[in-house]
Amino acid sequence: MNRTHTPALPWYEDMGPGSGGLEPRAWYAGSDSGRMSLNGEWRFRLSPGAAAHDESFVRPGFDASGWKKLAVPGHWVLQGAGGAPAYTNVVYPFPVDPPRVPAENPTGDHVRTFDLPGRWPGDGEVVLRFDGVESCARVWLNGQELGHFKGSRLPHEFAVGGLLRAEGNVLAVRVHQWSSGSYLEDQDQWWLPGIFRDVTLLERPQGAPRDFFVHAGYDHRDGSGTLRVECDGAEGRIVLPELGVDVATGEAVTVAVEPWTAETPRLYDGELVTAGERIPLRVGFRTVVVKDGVIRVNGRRVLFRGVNRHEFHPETGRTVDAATMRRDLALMKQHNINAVRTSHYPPHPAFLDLCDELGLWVIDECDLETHGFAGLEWRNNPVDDERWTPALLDRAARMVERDKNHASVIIWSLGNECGSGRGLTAMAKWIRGRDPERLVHYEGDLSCRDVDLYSRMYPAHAEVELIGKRAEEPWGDEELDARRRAMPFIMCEYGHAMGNGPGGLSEYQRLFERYERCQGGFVWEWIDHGIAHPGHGFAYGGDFGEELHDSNFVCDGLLFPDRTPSPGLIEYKKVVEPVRIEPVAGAGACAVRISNGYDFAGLEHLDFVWSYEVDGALVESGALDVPDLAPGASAEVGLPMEGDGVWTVRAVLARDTAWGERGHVVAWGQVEAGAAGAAGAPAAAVGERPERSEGVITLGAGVFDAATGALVRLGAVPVEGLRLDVWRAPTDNDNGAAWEPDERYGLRWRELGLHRMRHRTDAVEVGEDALVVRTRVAPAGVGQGLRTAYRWTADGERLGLTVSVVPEGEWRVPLPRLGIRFGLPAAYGGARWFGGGPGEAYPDTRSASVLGRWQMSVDAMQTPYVRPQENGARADVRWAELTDGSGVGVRAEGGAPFWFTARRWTSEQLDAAEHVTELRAGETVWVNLDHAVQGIGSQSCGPGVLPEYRLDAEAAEFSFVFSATG
Ligand code: IPT
Repeated sequence: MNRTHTPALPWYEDMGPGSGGLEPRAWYAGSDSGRMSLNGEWRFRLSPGAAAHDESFVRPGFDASGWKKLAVPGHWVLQGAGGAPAYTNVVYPFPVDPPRVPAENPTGDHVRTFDLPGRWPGDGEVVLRFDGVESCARVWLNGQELGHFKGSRLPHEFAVGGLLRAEGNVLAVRVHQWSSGSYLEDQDQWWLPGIFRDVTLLERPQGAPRDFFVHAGYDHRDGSGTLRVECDGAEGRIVLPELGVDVATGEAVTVAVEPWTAETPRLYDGELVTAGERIPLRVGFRTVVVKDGVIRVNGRRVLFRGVNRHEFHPETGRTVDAATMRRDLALMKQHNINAVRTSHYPPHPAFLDLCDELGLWVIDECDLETHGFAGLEWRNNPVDDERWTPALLDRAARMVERDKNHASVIIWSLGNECGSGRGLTAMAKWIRGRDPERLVHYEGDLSCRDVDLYSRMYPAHAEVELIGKRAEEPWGDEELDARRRAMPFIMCEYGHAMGNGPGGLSEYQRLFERYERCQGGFVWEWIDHGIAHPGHGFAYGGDFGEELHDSNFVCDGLLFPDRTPSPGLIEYKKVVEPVRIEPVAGAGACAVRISNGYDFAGLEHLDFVWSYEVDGALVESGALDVPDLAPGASAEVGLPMEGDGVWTVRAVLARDTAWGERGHVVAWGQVEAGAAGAAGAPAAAVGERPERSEGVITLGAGVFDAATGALVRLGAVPVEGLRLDVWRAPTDNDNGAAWEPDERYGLRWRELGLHRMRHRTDAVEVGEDALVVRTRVAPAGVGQGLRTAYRWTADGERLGLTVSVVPEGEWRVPLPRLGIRFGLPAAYGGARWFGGGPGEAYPDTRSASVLGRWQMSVDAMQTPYVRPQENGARADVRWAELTDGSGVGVRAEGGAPFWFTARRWTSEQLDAAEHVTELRAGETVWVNLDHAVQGIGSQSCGPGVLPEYRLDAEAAEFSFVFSATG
């Protein structure tokens, strides 16, 4: 018999989770004196393969002084220590042959030496804890092997007391970039190897508990909290002085408490006191259940205004410092976000402490994704192969045990995008057994057999509506269908925030408000993972020469990589605002309806203020008296003045909080009254006669080229290329994703040639009271075109333009935009307008646009999407001016409110750029004044533009009145 000999697999390729480590337990920082950080400067050597070097480096006395210095925690690929980041979304960046990994397996040997603090080691044990190493590690202390582990974003501990010396300890860690664990960690993110979270030595005194589990429920019927702390390996007492609690571990005590919620994150400080150790506790009382098909916390339905958060920093990757974590959470709270899904792995443990403290609902997700098997029809999927189940259960246990004492964590998630399989069922079963007091989530299995809630990613609005009615399509098994229809519904991902967008958020929000079953969702995602790069500004997939990559799909966050909020975040803040301030329909313009949309909180923490503006100038402002409304209640409140301007009512923080200062705006609404001067259309500019002489036509302040009819000057200001414009640099959402069912208009526009329209002048008609220029605008190669007439009039000071457009041929695609564009000399770089602002807005992303008078430079009007694309439009503009430093320039008033965009490059240049650093200011400020623009949608991963926001090619007429300023 001829048998192929298969050698036993090395540890990093076997399917097991590792060996030699301690059982998982609850995470806490440890006391100051009982903790020693091993973060800092280590020595590092990179090898191209797993076996390139022997293990002599682990022995005390080995001289590593010639090795590179490396900061731990950190990723070696981000420290110039060799190798580079690589980005893939779904595909594995190596041949799929589980559990084997490629021969090219970058291997980082890490060493550091340390002395113990004076009084160490005491009489107890000392453990060595790794909070995160990608993708696996083998560990030696003083030459002695401790064991090895996989599970990159999970803690691993070893007992080391017996091996420690007072001085000269040598800790050696060998990290392989690829391991069998990599098959379980196929999340959509950069592949970033290294010891990327803390390394710590922790004293475990004799008589200290091995583990503890805080159970703190709340009974909303009588306002009582019940506390019980299970303590493993020791006995002791639980002391919560503020509540007068002093009770033995294992025993339950019931007292009157204030409950913990994300809106009112009430924590009680206390201690678990054992013979060996006093462990600080921060207890939040709350109970989460599914009742009558709805997730209820403390008896009430909750609405998730959530985001998916990856751990990311543009310089340090998944090594995220404490200040950045707090900043993330403060930004979330400031933008009305109340929930986080820790996509797609447990975060740094300190992040959850902050969630408890600041108040966020958390879906804690296990470090598990096998998405790359989707392309192989899920053949050999580890989650449906029992040989992998121990590794899956190990991951489930490491997450649950580590994080079980956090009030903020209310849902466990098995992982992301793993298909379905027995391993997931085993995880769910284990989690339920260990912690029946939380809910179980997993999105990837439509049967929902293992979970407590129905969760989906990126469904279209119409489908969400069906789900809201508990009438979604059957899945295939009657019993499971019935069970699922009785479940609450969330979108674990929606609103793909890639590039400009997402559009359609407010329409989702209305569905969440209408259908009790729809309990909100989590926008994908919190931050762009752009890596700081000397040439590109921020790098994305492909910028490091990756063989396989998914380009800028890694930049799909509500924050830019440097954590400045994108317009998407400003929009989301407005869409999910917990207080609604709306004009009262029909009651004149002098009242607003104020609705409390919190689930638990009253309005006592808010002040209400009003201001009244005419044509953008503040006339008066004051405080508004609003009764303290209970959650869900609303009241009509009269405004103190009458008039024809714009009222703005704001709800602001009445006091400083842990995340926002007094005066921070939580919610706002506007009432536009009457035909305010600013809102009315300008009077027609008529009366002057066009005159032809020496190659030019003069009409009032306008000078035109006699042959082409093109405007060349307005008063003193040279004007270039004023003409119809329908093109925009396609957004990521215009381009859409291959797997989405709808038309990918960005691609269709380019096929049709909308980026290379030709303008043919058919007639330049000098009439009695007008100059009329007739043209046809069309791309080469096709029959479709736009008959376009420009009718110019003047009244001396002012120049009127009416553009009429009639499509010819069959237009099967909407237009990107419909309006005019023209160029002004670079000096006219100051913008002022009355309309929506301060930031950009598009038809389906305009909730946050505030009507007012705005002023900023053209440079400041740009939104720096990591991959350049259409941006910067201002909505609902009544007039706009572009001026030089002395106030000389051009003013345009719209016959109707228009969209205003100005930039120092053309749409074609914007379209051609791959990184913002390629955009260079030229000699011209290019201005677009649009009658209409196409919506944004979220088709880069999700539904396209809703029908009401499509710009269909239809006959249209629009007008502007131009004048010189200054
Ligand atoms: C979904 C993933 O869960 C998430 O990690 C991210 O990749 C997101 O899409 C898009 O950015 S999976 C998608 C193919 C539906």
